Amino acid sequence: MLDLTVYLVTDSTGIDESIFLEKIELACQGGVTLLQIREKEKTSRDFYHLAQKVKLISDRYNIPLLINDRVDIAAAVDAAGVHVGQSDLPVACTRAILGSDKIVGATAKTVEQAQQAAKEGANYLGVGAIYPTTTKVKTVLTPVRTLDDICRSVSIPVVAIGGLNANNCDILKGIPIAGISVVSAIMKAADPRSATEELREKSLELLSTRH
Ligand code: TZP
Ligand code: MG
Repeated sequence: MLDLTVYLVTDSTGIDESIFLEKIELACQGGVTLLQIREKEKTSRDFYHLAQKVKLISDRYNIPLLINDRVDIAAAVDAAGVHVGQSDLPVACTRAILGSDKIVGATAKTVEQAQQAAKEGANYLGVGAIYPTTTKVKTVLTPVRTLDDICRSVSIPVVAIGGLNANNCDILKGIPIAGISVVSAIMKAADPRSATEELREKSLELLSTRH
């Protein structure tokens, strides 16, 4: 079962590898339900080696590991799946390459994109940025109203992403999301384990307000 309650997207920029891996391990201990390794600057070889190391950790906690953008790296490390954006391989191609057993997630900023991704076989959608983000990403803000429209226009689960943390996600109250996705709120936390625990509690509270 795909559990999107607390979905951690990683960013290793400017962090020593051992500290990066330790943060991921602490997040796993804190209750992350899904993990995505996202690397925009690394060579394929370095991305591959890092993904192998992250998978050794996530496997120990039985947390599915997704790879951002890269179907080849997902296949190479036998990851649970891939997350693709609107400039990456289309969902249908990703699905055809990986097969029906893998998870394919897609970014959507409009109802049209959401419905298209769902039609092509996406398992879930990531929608945002809800708030301005300090993570390096090409994105624009997505109004909460659009997030709500997207959730109600598809039958696959939707996660909200972008600038979210335990103190500002009340804005999502009542919206039928399946969870929240964060980078900085965990990766930049002084204590990634307690930050994850707090986010998990907050997310479960939000999910109980869905209507
Ligand atoms: N897609 C939309 S916003 C974002 C991505 C990958 C980055 C989210 O990072 P943060 O640090 O949680 O704002
Ligand atoms: Mg992408």
